[in-house]
Amino acid sequence: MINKNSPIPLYYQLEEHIKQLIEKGELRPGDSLPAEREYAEKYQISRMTVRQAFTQLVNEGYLHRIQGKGTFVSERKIEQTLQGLTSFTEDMKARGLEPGSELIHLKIIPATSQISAQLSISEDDPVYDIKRIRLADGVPMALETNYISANLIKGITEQIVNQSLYAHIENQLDLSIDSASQIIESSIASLDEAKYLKITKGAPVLLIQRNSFLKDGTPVEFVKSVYRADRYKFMIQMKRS
Ligand code: 16G
Repeated sequence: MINKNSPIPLYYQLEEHIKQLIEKGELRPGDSLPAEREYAEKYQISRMTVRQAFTQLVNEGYLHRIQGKGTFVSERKIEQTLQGLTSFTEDMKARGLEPGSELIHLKIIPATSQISAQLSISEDDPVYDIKRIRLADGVPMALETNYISANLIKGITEQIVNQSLYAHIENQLDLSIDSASQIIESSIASLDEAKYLKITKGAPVLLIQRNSFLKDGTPVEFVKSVYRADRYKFMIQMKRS
C-alpha cells in the first residue's frame, strides 16, 4: 500500500489510501482513526509523515480532530452550485438524497417594516411566516424561515410546506419564479438554532438570505436560512473575460 521506492511522497500515498477507504465506505463518518503512532508502526513510516497526511485530510474536510479524543472521519459536505435557481427539494433529489421538512410553525402575521420592504407590500399586510427544518435523509441541514405575501400566494397549508413550496407556486398556482438574489454570510449557531440543527451552540453556520421574484419583478418570497457549515459548501464557476 505504501511504496517507499515510489517518487510519490509518503504522506501523499497515505492520504490517498485513507481517502479511498472513506470513498469505499470502509471508513465511515464518525469512525475514529487509529493513532498516528499505530499508522507509523504499521507502515514503517515516521509519525511526522502520518501527521502530515492527517493534517491534509483535516484541511480538505475529510477528517476532524476532537481534542483529547483523536481524529475522526467527517460527514461529507454537500456541494451546492450557485448557478440556477433551485428549491431545497430539487437540490436534495438531484443528489439522490431524500428531502424532508419538519415544520416548526406556519402562521399568518402582519408584515413588519422589514418584511413589507422586502416583499414590496404595505406594513401590516398579511404574510405567511413559515419556519421549517430542512432535512436530507432525515439529517437536519438548514433552518429556513420564509415570508410570503398571503395576498399573492394563497392557500398555503401544512401539507404543502411539508413537501415543496416551489412546486405549489409553480404547478398549482401556475406562477413562475424567475430570479433571485442571495446573500451568504458566516455566523455561529444560537442556542435555538443549535437545538433545531442538532449541532452545538456556537458551531459555524452560513446565513443565507434569498429574495425571489416572479417574471414581472413582483417579490414572491423573502427567506432567511441558517445552514450547517459542517455539511454545506457552495461552488461558483467564474470566467475572466
Ligand atoms: C431553498 C431556498 C428557499 C426556497 C426553498 C423552497 C435557499 C437558501 N433557499 O431552500 O428560498 O423557499 O428552497 O424549497 O436556497 P421547497 O420547494 O423544497 O419548499
